[in-house]
Amino acid sequence: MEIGKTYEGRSIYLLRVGNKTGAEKPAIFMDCGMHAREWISPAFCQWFLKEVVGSYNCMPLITTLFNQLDFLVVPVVNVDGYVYSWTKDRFWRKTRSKNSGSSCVGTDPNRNFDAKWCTTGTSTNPCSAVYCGTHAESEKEVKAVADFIRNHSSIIKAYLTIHSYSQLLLYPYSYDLSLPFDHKELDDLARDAVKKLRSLYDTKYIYGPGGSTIYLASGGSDDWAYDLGIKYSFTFELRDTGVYGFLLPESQIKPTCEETMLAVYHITQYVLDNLY
Ligand code: 0X9
Ligand code: ZN
Ligand code: ZN
Repeated sequence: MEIGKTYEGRSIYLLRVGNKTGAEKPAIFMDCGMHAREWISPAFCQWFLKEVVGSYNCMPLITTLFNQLDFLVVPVVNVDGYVYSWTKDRFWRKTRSKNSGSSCVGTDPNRNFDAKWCTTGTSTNPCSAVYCGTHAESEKEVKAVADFIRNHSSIIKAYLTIHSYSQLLLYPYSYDLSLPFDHKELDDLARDAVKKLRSLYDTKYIYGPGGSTIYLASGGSDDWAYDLGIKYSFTFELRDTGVYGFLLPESQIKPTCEETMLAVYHITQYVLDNLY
């Protein structure tokens, strides 16, 4: 389905995968492509969808998963920025909305959510790569995602947002250094998820609360989703650690996606075993 349109009028799609049972089941929400230049992110969502749809009936784990929950996947949130990064500027990050009184374009969608909006690790300068926008959810792309999640907040049990790069698995908070109520549980889950991820190709991930693990930055989707009541809220920063950075070579797409699948499956299984 289409959850909204971008600033430039493109469709923002959400794919629901799971067994149709009539009633709405618990769901895992995952988005990719919030930041335009992080190309491995949309690649992962696409990989994930192909993998789960293709494995249904032949992989018992997936069949069981699909009977019990739905995956709600937005393969590309920031479609305008993503297209721009393919056509004009490979390192574009933000949306493509016009800013009044400035010739600089775009807002950082991951500074535009309503989570202590525009208080830290962000900028009020439209020319900044981390510009927070004129108000929370000023970006149509952010509004579309936030509206969908709000309207389904009773069924969404986990929120996963896929970024790159740095090989991190982050949980709230990033808007300040306080720890979420479920800190211990999230920390244990993150530890086990990165352990699973590492088991395939020995790719090392660091995990922890965003604020102390990378930097303080408010207005992020993970903090917002957590404060909305979605307990299992994580930001993935996929490969690599900076050798290629955003220009991750094609040869690393498959291994990156395969190892990330293990972490996502682990979180999914955990969520199913710990429904709330
Ligand atoms: O700064 C970000 O938005 C993310 N890193 S990235 O290099 N992909 O831009 C990290 C987001 C962590 N979570 C929050 N800041 N809420
Ligand atoms: Zn619905
Ligand atoms: Zn990002």
